[in-house]
Amino acid sequence: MDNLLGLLRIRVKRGINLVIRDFRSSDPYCIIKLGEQRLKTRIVYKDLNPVWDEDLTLSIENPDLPVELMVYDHDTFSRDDEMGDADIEIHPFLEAQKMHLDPHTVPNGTILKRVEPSESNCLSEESCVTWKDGMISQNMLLKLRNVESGEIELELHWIDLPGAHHT
Ligand SMILES: [Ca+2]
Repeated sequence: MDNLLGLLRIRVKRGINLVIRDFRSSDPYCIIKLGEQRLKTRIVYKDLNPVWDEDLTLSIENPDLPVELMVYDHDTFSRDDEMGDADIEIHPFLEAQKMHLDPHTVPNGTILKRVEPSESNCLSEESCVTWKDGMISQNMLLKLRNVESGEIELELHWIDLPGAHHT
């Protein structure tokens, strides 16, 4: 892990208006993928508006590799069904991280960057990179692709590692 820049902690908060893949509901869970890393939330049974509030932590070595999110419906006796996917665009967040802000001079709640929805970032509304409680965070509402409906809300945090290269 010579080129490790730090850890990206993704809090997968909740799903909104996800699709039905069983008889009346779905049993959704999320997978986050970056290169060889593959992380999974727990399954929330029979809920199209699941709350996970779960932290998944990725090691970031190459900031240009795409971070992908996939949603599935868990099935016991058959293959899990797809419920959409999205890219998590982390560049604006990493750029804000490079500013190396001084916690003593930046007021809590300061908005450092605003990211507008575009075709490349899967955002369904404006997303803000914010200075909150001594760290940079970014809240995102992602519109799922390859599916009839569904959004996922998540929040990015960064964890510096002692001795790691600076971003
Ligand atoms: Ca199911």
